[in-house]
Amino acid sequence: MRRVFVYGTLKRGFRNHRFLEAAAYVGEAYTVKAYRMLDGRFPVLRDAGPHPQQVAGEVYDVDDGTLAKLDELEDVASRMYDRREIDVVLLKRPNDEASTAFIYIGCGEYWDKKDQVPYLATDERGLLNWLAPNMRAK
Ligand code: PCA
Repeated sequence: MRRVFVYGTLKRGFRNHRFLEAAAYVGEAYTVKAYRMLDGRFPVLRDAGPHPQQVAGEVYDVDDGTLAKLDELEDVASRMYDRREIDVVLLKRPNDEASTAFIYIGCGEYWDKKDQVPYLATDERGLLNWLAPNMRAK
């Protein structure tokens, strides 16, 4: 089993969640490190630039087949996203737990050439917790 942390369209109730239908949900989590988030139809995390914040998401345990499909979806082969292993904090009762997980991080070579709209809104915990444009309060 491999563990992944998702922060965008792969989350529950979001557009690409079906890719995780065979996965085991572990729980809500947030990243130990702070990142910058780009906004759009899907979010892109970048290594810290201005105003980095920790990121909220969900952790799943997946099999190798699912991980391969996620790599395809996130265009790892053409280096749109890199898959990396990071430290996350799992929100568990009674105590939070440290874990490592794979995450998809945007590649500089790809995203530096694009228009970059930052996603800056943090939730009540001070975390970047991405909502799709159609889910946001007007
Ligand atoms: N899908 C991946 C990365 C960004 C996206 O929309 C995820 O949900 O973590």
